[in-house]
Amino acid sequence: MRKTAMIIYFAGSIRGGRNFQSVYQEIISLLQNYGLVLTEHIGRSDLNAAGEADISDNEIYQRDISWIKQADLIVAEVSNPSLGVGYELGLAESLGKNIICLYNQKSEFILSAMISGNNKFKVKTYQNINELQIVFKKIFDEIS
Ligand code: 6K6
Repeated sequence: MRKTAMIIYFAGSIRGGRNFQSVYQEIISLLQNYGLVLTEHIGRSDLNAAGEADISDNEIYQRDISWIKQADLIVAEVSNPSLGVGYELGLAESLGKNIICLYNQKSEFILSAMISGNNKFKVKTYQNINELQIVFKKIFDEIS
């Protein structure tokens, strides 16, 4: 049994497109039952490509890299292709992090083979948020 809260980095598309923003919000709420989610802002409806105006791109980059290093687990919603999410996944893999990728069956995009073909990533396809509740329960039972 873990003594400290699990630190979770949630990754989801921002400049790649915000089609799944409301799903990100629901996923983040579920994840908050299991630990501290560092990137709660990814689900915000007011975060668009213009984003957080009070912070520069370099500050975002530095902050996100440092959070990935701190995280025990990376959960990436990959239904909407995003350069940033792809970069974060590559970095997290090189740091030996636990990585879960979530792909919504309703996505208009076919998942990149660089994600679906990587055995280091646990890729879970889902149709609705209720399915993810079951997926998370199983995964967190395994890793805690
Ligand atoms: C400020 C100015 C314009 O946009 C912003 C706010 N942007 C971001 N804020 C926080 N995290 C970001 C931001 N842009 C990218 N990221 C990180 O990359 C997040 O952790 C996401 O998982 C990922 C999204 O990448 P893109 O390429 O879809 O933006």
